Amino acid sequence: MDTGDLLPGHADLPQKLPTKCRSGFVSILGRPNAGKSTLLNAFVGSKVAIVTEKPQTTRTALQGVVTLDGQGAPCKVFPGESPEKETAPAAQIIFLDTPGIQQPRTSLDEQMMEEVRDALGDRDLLLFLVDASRPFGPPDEYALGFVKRANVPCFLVFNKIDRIGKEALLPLIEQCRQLHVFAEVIPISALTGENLPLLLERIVAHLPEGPLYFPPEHITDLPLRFLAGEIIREKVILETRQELPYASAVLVEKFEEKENLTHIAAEIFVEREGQKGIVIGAGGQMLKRIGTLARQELEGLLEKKVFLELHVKVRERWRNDPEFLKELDWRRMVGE
Ligand SMILES: Nc1nc2c(ncn2[C@@H]2O[C@H](COP(=O)(O)OP(=O)(O)OP(=O)(O)O)[C@@H](O)[C@H]2O)c(=O)[nH]1
Ligand SMILES: [Mg+2]
Repeated sequence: MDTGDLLPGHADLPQKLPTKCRSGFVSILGRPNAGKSTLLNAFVGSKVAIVTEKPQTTRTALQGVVTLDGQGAPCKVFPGESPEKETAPAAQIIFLDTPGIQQPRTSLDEQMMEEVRDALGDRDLLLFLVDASRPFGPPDEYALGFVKRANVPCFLVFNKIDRIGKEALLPLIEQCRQLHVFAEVIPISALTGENLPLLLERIVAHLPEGPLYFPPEHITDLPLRFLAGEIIREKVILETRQELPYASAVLVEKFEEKENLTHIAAEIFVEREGQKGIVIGAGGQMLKRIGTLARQELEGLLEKKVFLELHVKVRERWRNDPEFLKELDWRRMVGE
């Protein structure tokens, strides 16, 4: 995956830009489990954010950039090999996936809601995602409160319509329209891709004319080291039950790219001894499974063999430990 430089590095770009390019910053918001990360990945066409069926999977705001040509297709500007196929960028959308909005109970939750609040400033558009297969209730209204306070144009996006009959949508739309003035209401399925081209087209129509902020091949600013930790965390969440998905954190201690191999060493943190036993499993079977699944995916991402070392550690009440939460922050990895 390319984690590209900012635009000024690209001397070629300005001459190739069409006169009218639209660009802007769009945050994806909603309750936990609404499908925000699935939508981000679908737009970007690559796995930037981990996805699980458990709520509270995403813990930090995650950037995903989409650059489109005049036909709304992913843009190719610098592929080099067949210049006749190169297309000029017509739009660039810098999406931000965010943690699911809910009442905070721990310092980690509070930090996650801070990430959401940060994702509301200086935005061109918000997407408020609602799981259309569930009743719209007080937790959704709580989440909507963040959007209302932001004072930024917002699309109401009903996700998971593959799970419901079309007639079930109308009362939902009516209910939500009474709570806030939305710029557009669009039903989609982030999983099957239904209506995603329409949503993308409407997003672009709402963006101002502007420059490319990133080269067209840029997908995210997240370091590979962080993505590696997230992939490991995803496997921990998918393979464990009850409180463990919420009580687990992953810290990548070593990320060494060698010629034919990447050596990754990571620590899986849990809050209690008993949880450590569960992650390791009888005879180490669970940890082995987590390691195998993570390694296979990492080898696909890095296009290289991976040597993955995993250790499990107990750090009591880490979700309420501001120092440890700082250690987990990927921005520290790039020296911000
Ligand atoms: N049927 C169906 N399932 C979906 C759709 N979009 C997402 N899902 C599923 O919903 C679950 C949650 O998806 P995520 O993308 O992780 O949701 P999220 O909003 O990012 O969740 P948090 O990060 O926890 O806030 C996963 O099991 C997805 O596969 C959809 O359009 N249809
Ligand atoms: Mg998510």
